[in-house]
Order: sequence, then C-alpha cells, then structure tokens
Amino acid sequence: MEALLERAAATGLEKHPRKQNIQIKYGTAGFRTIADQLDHVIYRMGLLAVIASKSRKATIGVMITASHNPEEDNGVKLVDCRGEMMPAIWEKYATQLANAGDDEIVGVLRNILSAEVKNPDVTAKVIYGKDTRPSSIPLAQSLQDGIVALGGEYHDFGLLSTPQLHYLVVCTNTNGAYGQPTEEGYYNKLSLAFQALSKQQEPTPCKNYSRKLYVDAANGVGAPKLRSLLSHLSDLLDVQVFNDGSEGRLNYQCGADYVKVQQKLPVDMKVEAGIRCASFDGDADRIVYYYIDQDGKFNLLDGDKIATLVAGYLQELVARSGINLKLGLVQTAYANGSSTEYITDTLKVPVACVPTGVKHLHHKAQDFDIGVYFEANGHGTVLFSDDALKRIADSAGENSSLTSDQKQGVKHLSTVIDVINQTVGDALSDMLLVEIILRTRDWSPSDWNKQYIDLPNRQLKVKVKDRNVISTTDAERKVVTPDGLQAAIDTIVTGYKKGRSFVRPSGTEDVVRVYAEADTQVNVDKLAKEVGNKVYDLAGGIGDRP
Ligand code: NG1
Ligand code: ZN
Repeated sequence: MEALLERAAATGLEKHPRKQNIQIKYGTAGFRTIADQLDHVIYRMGLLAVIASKSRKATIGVMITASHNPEEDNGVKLVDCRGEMMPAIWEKYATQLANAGDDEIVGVLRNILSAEVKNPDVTAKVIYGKDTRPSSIPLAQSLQDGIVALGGEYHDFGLLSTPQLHYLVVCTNTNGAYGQPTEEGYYNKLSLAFQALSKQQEPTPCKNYSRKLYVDAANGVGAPKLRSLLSHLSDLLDVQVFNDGSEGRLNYQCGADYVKVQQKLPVDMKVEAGIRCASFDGDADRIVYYYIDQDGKFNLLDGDKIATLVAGYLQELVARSGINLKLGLVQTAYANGSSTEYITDTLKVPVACVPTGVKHLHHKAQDFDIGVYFEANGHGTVLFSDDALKRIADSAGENSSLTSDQKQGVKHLSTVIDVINQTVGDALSDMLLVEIILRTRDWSPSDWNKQYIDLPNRQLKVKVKDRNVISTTDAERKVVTPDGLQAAIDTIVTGYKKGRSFVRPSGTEDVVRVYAEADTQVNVDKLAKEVGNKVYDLAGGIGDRP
C-alpha cells in the first residue's frame, strides 16, 4: 500500500497539482464550486473513493455534477455502498484531503486508511457518472486517474443522472436484487412497473387527465435520459421535451430551481392553458410541476404538492390492502405552511421536520414503514422499510384470505414500489409516480392544485462576509447566532398575517437564504425584504442590500 500512496502523491503532483491555496468544504451535496478549481479535488476524490471501497468491501459511486448551479460550476459527490450519502466523518476526510498540500497527501491518506480500513489488500471498485457540463469530461478523467493511482478498479458509466448513479450503486452491491446494474436495467425496472400499473388501473377513459406533458429538461442530462425512458413506455405518455440542451445553456432561466424560486415559466416554453408541465434540474434529481390556468396565471405544483399527492395515494392503497403499515411524511422548514396543515388535518399523516439536505430527510424517512420525503424544491422519494416490503410481498403471496378489493390494493402497492427509485430523489421516477396517480384519480393539474392553496412565499439570498456567523436550531427554524437576529425576525413577523420567516446559511452557495410566507404576495415580498435587511445589518451584509 505504501508504494501506492507514494504513486498517488507523485501522480497528483505531476498531473493534478493543487494550484491555488483555496479552502473548499464538502457540504450537503459534496464539493461544488467553479469548475476551474476542481481538478485536484476530483483527482483526490478518486483516491478517497478507493479507500472508502476498501473500508466498505463494496462498490462506491462517484457523481460529477453541480446539479442546478450555473454551467461554469461543477462538483463531486461520493455515494456510499447502500446508495446513501457518506457519513459525516467521510465528509471530514474529503475536506482534509481536498485542502491538503501536494506534499501532505500521503500523510492524510495514511491516516484515513489506518482509521477506516482493516484489510488494505481488498480490491477497490468504484463506479462513476457525469452530467452534461463541458468541464465534466476532463474532470471524469481526473477522477479516473485518482482511482487508478491507488490501484482501484473502475467502471465509467459516462453520462448519467445523479439518481441513476445511486441506483447503479445499490444494484451492484445487492447483486442485482434491486435491479439490473445497467442503465438499461434502470429503464426496464421503472417502465415495466409503470406499464403494469397502467394496465392494472385501466380506468374508464379519463375526462380530466391527459397523457400530454411538457417537460423542461434544464438543458441538462435529464433530456437524453428522459428520451431513453420514453422509448420504453410505448405511448402511455405524450411528452414534449423543452430545453433539451440542443441550444440553451444549462440551468439558465430554466430548470426546477429557476421555476420554483422565480415562480414563473422557463424560457422557450410555449404553453397553452391547462397543459401539465414539469421541470427537472441539471442532474435530474428534482422535479416540479406547474400549469397556466384559464386566467393566464402561473400555478406551481412543487415538492410539497408532490409529497401530499404521493402520501395521500399511498395511504389509500395501504388502507385498501388492509396491511398495518405506518406511513409518515418528512419535510424541511421550506415546506409551505398550508401543505403541513393539509397533511396533518386532512390526510392525517404524521409529519416530521428536519434540516435542509437530502441525508437528513432520507434518514428520518427510515423511521416509518413507508416514509415519503420531499423538499419543497422537488427533491424527494419514498422509502419502504425491509419489514414493509416483506409484509407487502407476503400479502401478495397468500392471497386467499383477502377480499378481492384487498387483493387489488396489495397488487397496486407491490407494483408501485418498482416505479419508485428508493435510493434518492429522482425526477424521472417521480414523474412516473405523479403521472400514474393523476391518471388513477383522473385529475387535471388544477384538480391536483386545489387540494390545498399554497400560502404566498418568497425566497431571497443575502450576501454576507461570512455566512457561518449564522447558526440555527430547531430544524433551522430558529437562529441562535448572531445575537438579536432571531428576536428581530420574531418582531418583524408579528406584523404580518399568517407570517412566517427563517434564515439559514446555504450549504451549496456563498449566501444566506431568507424564506418567508404570508397572506398575500405583496405582503410576503415585503416581509422577505425586511428580514433580508435585518440579516444584512446584523450578519455582516456586503454588496447590494436585498
Ligand atoms: P442550500 O444551498 O443548502 O440551501 C440547496 C437546496 C437544498 C438541497 C441542496 C442540494 C433549497 C432552499 N436548498 O441547499 O434543498 O437540494 O441545495 O442540492 O432549495
Ligand atoms: Zn440536482
């Protein structure tokens, strides 16, 4: 191993040196910054992935993407052997390794090895994929150089959506039990389940649901992947793809983040009233829906609306199947207050609130037999516990004691599981899930929208000298430092009907995020601005005021 460590350091120094003394931190979504600063970081993540694989004695995944960030950015994220984010200690290792001097690499690697790896002779296996950013091509080569330098084996899957990589990691490590570990296997699994559900639910001709769907692919990897998926769906969906990367820039005035935050249509999408539309983000792990109503008004159906749609549907299936399964929903502070009220009072499903970041949601969702989790921005999925899967499979097996309606419920429930990518939020899989539910319910987008009315809301970004001066508690709903900021926010909020606001440092951008909701759009815009200015004053604002 020592010789390999020396070789890793030598290759790093020669081909992927750390050119500038810039500190970088492995955050909620891995490393993410201007692509020009990432070459040595990604080389070193190749090294770390090899060590992680030796530690787990399993295949590790690496994804090169910066998701919804601008095209000039890029990023890298390690996927642990069960498809999840790496535990916090590995985030620390990643940060240490990325910031080490070229001559310090051997020492850092040696420490991680001695802390985490019992048998360094285990063969390391790493699989990886990348998004459509031009910078992803050389960065994938740097990653490969890192894996090879430490003697690891690799499989380059080329262009992938982030959730496809998570799927592939889980399939590889479960010897195919979760699905075939190929991109084709992914499409087959999802599309076969979708087709089976469509057949099982064969509704009387739909009056309100239409197969027609417009998808804005953010000029990202979602466009080719969606087209591949559609080729497996015969004509069950009639999808028109916009922002497919043939002309526009990645995430520029399009994509899920733009549509959610700006609350308007993406560019270059001509939409007639009532047509169901959806936007993916740059690596296709988020999806939001929307439509223009008869009055020409834009209506957003975000992650909260998707979560409530999915939870309501699964709850009905569980009740129908007669299996005693505990269903719960996990949100963050960004969830619209109306959605939380609707879930609690109307659906009567328990809700948990956790800090921002997929790993927190994913983790909490594991507390339930069926855990639905979604961020308001459209990232989410459904987790079925092993015990729930077993009980559903058992019920499907011994059908005799069930009524025919229960049998139907069990059949739908066991099929819907395969439409869902449980490994992580997935725009393609979530799209199929939403479509099947809307079709079953025979709902138009406005039927879906009117289940509850969102409170007007607004998000702002405030630039400050050091965003880490802001610390929070209570799932980020309250500020602890700087002194006086929470009291000031409380005072401001009391002046607004249905007012709510919180602030937190972003984990992916150098900004403080302000969220607000209130009874009207005019009021909420005012509230967000007032709170934003307080942050500017008390937390060291720089540049333009909000
Ligand atoms: P930050 O930048 O920490 O707010 C954003 C999203 C998260 C999550 C991560 C990872 C919002 C408000 N925040 O995090 O939900 O998706 O990016 O991509 O949408
Ligand atoms: Zn993403």
